[in-house]
Amino acid sequence: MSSPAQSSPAQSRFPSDFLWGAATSSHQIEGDRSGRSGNIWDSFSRVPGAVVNGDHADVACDHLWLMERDVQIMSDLGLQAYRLSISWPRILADGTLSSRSPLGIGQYHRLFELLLAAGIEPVPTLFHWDLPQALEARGGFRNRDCAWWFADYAGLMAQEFGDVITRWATLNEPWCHAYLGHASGEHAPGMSDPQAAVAVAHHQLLGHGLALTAMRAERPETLQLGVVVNPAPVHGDAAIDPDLIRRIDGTLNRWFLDPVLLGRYPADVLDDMGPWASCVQPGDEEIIGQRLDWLGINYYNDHFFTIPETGTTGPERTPHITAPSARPTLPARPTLPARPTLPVTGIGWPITPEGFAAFLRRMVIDYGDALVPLYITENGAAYDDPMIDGRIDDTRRMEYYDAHLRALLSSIGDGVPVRGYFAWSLFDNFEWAHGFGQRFGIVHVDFDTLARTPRASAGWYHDLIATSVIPELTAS
Ligand code: IFM
Repeated sequence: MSSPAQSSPAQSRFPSDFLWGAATSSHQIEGDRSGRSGNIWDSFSRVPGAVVNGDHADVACDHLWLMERDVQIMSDLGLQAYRLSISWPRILADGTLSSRSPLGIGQYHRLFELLLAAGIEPVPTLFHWDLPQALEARGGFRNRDCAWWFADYAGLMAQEFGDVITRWATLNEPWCHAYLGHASGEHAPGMSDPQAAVAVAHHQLLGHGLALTAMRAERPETLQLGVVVNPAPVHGDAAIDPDLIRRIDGTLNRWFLDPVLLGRYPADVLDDMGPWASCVQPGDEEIIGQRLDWLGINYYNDHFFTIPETGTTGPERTPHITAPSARPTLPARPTLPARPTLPVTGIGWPITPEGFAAFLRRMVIDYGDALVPLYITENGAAYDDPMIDGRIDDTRRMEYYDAHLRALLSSIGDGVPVRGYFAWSLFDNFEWAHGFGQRFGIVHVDFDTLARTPRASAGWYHDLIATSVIPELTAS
């Protein structure tokens, strides 16, 4: 692969106050299964065929036992911030306030102390899909009450840690938990009920709004509260009715962005959903739309749709992202076509940095003055390059980062208010239904020995953080 065109430092320089970090999530790295109660991914991982290779995250990176070593790795990288998630069932065994776990609360105190001592800002997310199993038994986010259980937990976290942690996210990618978890069934809890997915999408957002209130009640002055979503441009080929693209864009993007930024769901999407939207009750949108301090954007790739040919909807064609339409009358589920003209990462996702920049510009056009400071809370690529003599040359990952960071820089130049970037992921980890086979880390993890080995991309990212200038890639 040849190197991209050389650019001057001025063309590749980020603002000096730009925040640089890396991200992980609790279930994907923590391990220490015996130190917490069960969550829906523990159960889903035991369903035959649900996770590649039957993998589960009982140990994963064993991060909670190796946190000193891991914080040292972050410090060596020069990270300014570390986005992690808190495991709800590690804090509250049955998900509610009556079941506090001093052990779990203490583990996060220790982690935050280590991070702060190393000069790294912890940026926790409260719900990154690992719902307590005890709450799933009560209907999970299908049950409207779950929004209040979530807010109770959020308030407790602000009370417990709000003196040392300022920046928080409520949810991570609520679209995924709603639609992959309850419509396509690829994620826990593995349901195929699009109406339930709509309710879960709404109740998570309601929980987000209630959490903002609960957290601000604990710490009215200091907290900077946000939510993390995963929007993307949506494209259809010639076989697709443009109205279907409008509906997919509505369900994936506008359903989440409009209420948190504008305080209302998009009217056309509510209309598409018909009776399924009855989960939205009077007053809910106002709760969801209260002040937001920042918005996290996770971006990996644009989404491409076609109507599947008969007989080609088997697992091998199941996309990472599907958008089952919420409209009860929609006959066919769209699927992601292979796009032979686009390069793809190791996991098979198209590489579309121009779509990243286009979506960021769209945010300014669509939301104008309602837009809040943005952080890219995840971006990265899965590749599994071999270790040779202790070194992993992951040039393709660096090229992916390089292309997306240049796209990001151009959108900042166009006035998009992006204030920081978190690489996904700091470590190889449990990649949900893909198990441990897909590796996103800038740090390699040997899941037999738990040894950590920074890849070449980690050194490249270190240089970027140290200089605020995207390092030139050399030809390989
Ligand atoms: O690993 C996930 C993460 O948990 C949420 N965003 C996408 C990543 C890659 O699939």
